[in-house]
Amino acid sequence: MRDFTKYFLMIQEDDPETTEKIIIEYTILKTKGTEPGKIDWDVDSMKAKIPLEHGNLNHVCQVTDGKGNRLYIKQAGDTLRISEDMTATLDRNRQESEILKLEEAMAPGMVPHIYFYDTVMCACGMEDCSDYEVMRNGMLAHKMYPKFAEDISSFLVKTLLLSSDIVMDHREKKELVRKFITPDLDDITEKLVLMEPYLGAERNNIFAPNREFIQKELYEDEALHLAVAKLKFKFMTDAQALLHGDLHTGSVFVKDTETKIFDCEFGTYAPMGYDIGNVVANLIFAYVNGLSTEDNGFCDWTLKTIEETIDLFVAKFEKMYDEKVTEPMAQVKGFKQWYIENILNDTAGYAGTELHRRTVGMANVVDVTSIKDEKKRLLAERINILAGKDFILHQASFRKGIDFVNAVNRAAEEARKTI
Ligand code: SR1
Ligand code: MG
Repeated sequence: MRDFTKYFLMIQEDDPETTEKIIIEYTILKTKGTEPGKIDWDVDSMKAKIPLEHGNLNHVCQVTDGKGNRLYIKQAGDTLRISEDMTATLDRNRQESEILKLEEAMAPGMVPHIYFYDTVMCACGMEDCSDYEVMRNGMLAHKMYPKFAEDISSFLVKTLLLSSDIVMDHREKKELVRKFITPDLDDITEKLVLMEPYLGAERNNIFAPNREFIQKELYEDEALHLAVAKLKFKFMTDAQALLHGDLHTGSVFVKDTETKIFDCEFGTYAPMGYDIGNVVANLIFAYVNGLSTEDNGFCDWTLKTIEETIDLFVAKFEKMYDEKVTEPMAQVKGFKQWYIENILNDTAGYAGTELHRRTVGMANVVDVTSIKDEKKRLLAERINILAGKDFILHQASFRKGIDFVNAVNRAAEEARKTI
């Protein structure tokens, strides 16, 4: 029996055989049993495999047995998978596990279930959702998900509104803010998303043929820099709601009938619009990918989904606001409208920063980088850049879903003229 009372990296991607032995032993120790919450593993047929796909930060391993039991073990390593030079607190695994449990309570069935988390090994046991598809992968094949707008708008309204001061007792909410202060992970967002795409950081990943355009449109636009500076300071200081913190389409599992949101390791208290804006931007990445093969049906679906996501979000938010609001001052006439308009301003602003950072920052998206034809990739990148600028510079113009769609269409028209 190995010693699991002192931290070591159990999931070693360059040594799958050793990893398998360690992870099976660990899984049995942590989860085997017949009581509720435990798993009655058939030990002899257990397997532990490192999946092909990983996120940028942590290590995962899928455990199965011949009886159909399944589980994912996720572990934080000292360095981040994306770069040996980057580190973040090992405690991120506990934070993620606790946020997932809170989200499960607020939006039942919409996140993977956490079986256990372990603050020694900085690992958790999580529901295996490998029978779902990662939405970004599906959309790369131009698959459409008719229920997505309905599901994601419900997830956003429930997790954001129910964790905010509008609904929660203020003392309890402040306790959560204290608990989920995550300086290391916030620091990544503050630099990678809300600074480096504008200041021309060395580690930016730029598509060389687009260098001059990026220089002019992002690095040298002072009005843009001021607007992004305000968004950065808002992100750092406005503890409005408990966010997922990295709600891109690679953090979404989909089936025809169900949606589950995972990978909330960047979860933090910050403006609601950050999560909503991320969803909008990542649908635009799918749209520009669709354009590259002139798949009009898919492109129409992505734009319709953006429109519906925003409009359903506002409608459901208003309804739940009326049902759940506890704060007397939040019932003052005009406050609800002001509050929602602020969320929409932020949604536009942070949709813009996500569009920019995934196009020119350190962590690009495959929706764009997989476009082989140079001109088509340039067009895709320029749509992202121009739509992002429109969102950031005219935040107060985005009140309905169609306003977001119109901005994408305007950007596409402008971008075509530059190529
Ligand atoms: C250093 S991690 C790079 C990016 O990957 C994650 O998914 C987050 O989006 C982060 O910004
Ligand atoms: Mg992630």
